[in-house]
Amino acid sequence: MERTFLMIKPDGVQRGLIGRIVSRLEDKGFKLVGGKFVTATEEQAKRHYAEHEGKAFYDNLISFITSGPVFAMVWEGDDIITISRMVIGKTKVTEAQPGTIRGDFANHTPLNLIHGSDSVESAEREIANFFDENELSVYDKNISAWI
Ligand code: RTP
Ligand code: MG
Repeated sequence: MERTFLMIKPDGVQRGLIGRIVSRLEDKGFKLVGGKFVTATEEQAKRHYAEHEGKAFYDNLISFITSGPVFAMVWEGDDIITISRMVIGKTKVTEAQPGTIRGDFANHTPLNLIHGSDSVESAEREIANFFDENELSVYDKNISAWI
């Protein structure tokens, strides 16, 4: 069982898309084990996007992510890192396919609604950057036997 860190970005919160985005992940059969509103501090945002430091879009990205509340989540499921990034869609809105979250709801590249971890190592680091272990729930989801 794999864990990932998914975060609805400030544009997704402002546009009232939390419910629809969460529904898509629930519909896929994944299990939500933690979720909260948080306005990321600059330090937290910089830790989160450390891999992009120095790139042309970095300063705008940090401003964007800290501009308002995000909905930070931890989800569980087999191969969830790969699959959730498929559900999310490509980074550039010009490449995000219809049927994906970004493909259906986003129309401007930096404002692409949701973040998803890209590796097990990133997921562990990103979860620890936003959550204490006691904020994550361990529970059985009975429906998982059927999907
Ligand atoms: P994320 O980390 O947010 O899940 O997105 P990602 O893996 O699909 O894309 P990544 O390459 O990690 O980029 C992080 C975020 O930076 C913004 N970005 N803007 N203007 C640009 O060319 C550009 N490139 C990236 C996007 O908000 C992207 O999600
Ligand atoms: Mg990324």
